[in-house]
Amino acid sequence: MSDVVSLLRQIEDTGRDVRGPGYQRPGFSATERELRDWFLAEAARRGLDTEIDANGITWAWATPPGENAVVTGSHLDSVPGGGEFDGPLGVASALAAFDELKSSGALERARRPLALAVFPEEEGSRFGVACLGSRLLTGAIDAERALGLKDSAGDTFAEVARGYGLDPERVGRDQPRLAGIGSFIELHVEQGIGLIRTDQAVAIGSSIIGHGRWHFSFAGQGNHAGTTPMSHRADPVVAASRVIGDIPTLAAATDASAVATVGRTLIHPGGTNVIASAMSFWLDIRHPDDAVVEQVLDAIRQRAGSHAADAGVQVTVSQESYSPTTHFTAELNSRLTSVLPQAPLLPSGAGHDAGILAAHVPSAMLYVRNPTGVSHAPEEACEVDDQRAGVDALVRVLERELGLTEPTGPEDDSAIGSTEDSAVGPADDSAAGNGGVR
Ligand code: HGY
Ligand code: MN
Ligand code: MN
Repeated sequence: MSDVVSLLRQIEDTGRDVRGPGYQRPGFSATERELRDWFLAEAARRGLDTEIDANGITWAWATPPGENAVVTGSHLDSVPGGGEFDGPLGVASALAAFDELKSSGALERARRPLALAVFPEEEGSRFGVACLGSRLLTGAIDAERALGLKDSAGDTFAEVARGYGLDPERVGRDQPRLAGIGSFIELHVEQGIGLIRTDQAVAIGSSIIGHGRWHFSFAGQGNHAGTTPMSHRADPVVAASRVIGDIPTLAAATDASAVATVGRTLIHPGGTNVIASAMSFWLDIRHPDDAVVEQVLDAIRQRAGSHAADAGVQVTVSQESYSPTTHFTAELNSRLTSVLPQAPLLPSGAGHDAGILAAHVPSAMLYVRNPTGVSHAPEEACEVDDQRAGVDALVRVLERELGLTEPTGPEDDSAIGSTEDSAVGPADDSAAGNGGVR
């Protein structure tokens, strides 16, 4: 069987961004379907029993499906211009870990079922809501709201899901499937520089900081660029650009460790000789303290109101998604630490499906060293030796979860398979606010 490096090489040319370096693998797109089909083919080659559930999540059962399953996996979609490893490393590592468990004969002795999983639209790059697949599975997003989400072409998720082979009537919380998961472990390339400073290739996730996304929409008056005096304009681009320029100062003034980003804008109609009638930007704010996220948002919202008033335009703000800070549960993490005693515990500034699932099933993360520390960009990296070290770590964690290795320390063994140790407050987007600043 192929190891993690050769598995990743099989998809390295799938979904390359035609506009430049990196990848363009939107959720529920032909590219993501191609990647999913690659995973299905690899699973079939291994004799895994595969299924695509009502929410578009792909499951590959390494043992007969059953209760209290150990699940590992990640996602295959990317951000625009994304790197090679964000998502695929976790999926390829899950396949490689299966190969090792199978060839060592360990799987024959497993005391719990094992499944691999691939979650669609984790980046939320197409429909704006991060981790759409796992949010649907857990009910963290209202199914009706999800079905009405639109991509940049104006297609609704309902229409796209139907084209992807899903039945829009069936998307939504899948309680039986959730109840069957005893623990979920996601391996992911590190998106930061925590491990670079250590001599370790693998870390265990301690938490995922709170993060949300908001849509700021400015409406003005379109007009002719040449015939409209500067004093007679209601230009949304002027207002929006001033707000964007103020964001770093507003974030820093609220809390030095808050991060606030605008990586996506849209000007309508977008002519060089046209004063725009509308401009949008999307804001991503993150901080370990959810109250600080709220304070940064308020500061930016107020500034948007005053710049909009100065420019004579209207601004409305709507929340697209929010995930409160998630702490991975101590019991499951103590089991990971028992088999990976050298692995440091690291917080994550990046969101993951494991962070959404953690509110419903015991979930954990393994991070694999990224020598550049860069992610969501082509410079994202992961050395071959570290990729393999990640698989070794995942194998040890899966052996422990499957009851194949004895507890070596005081960690609580009774939790194996219980769901008592599921985590903190749910990620909740059903209350997506629509605070308007008019
Ligand atoms: O945006 C994130 O944090 C993740 O990479 N989806
Ligand atoms: Mn990811
Ligand atoms: Mn990502």
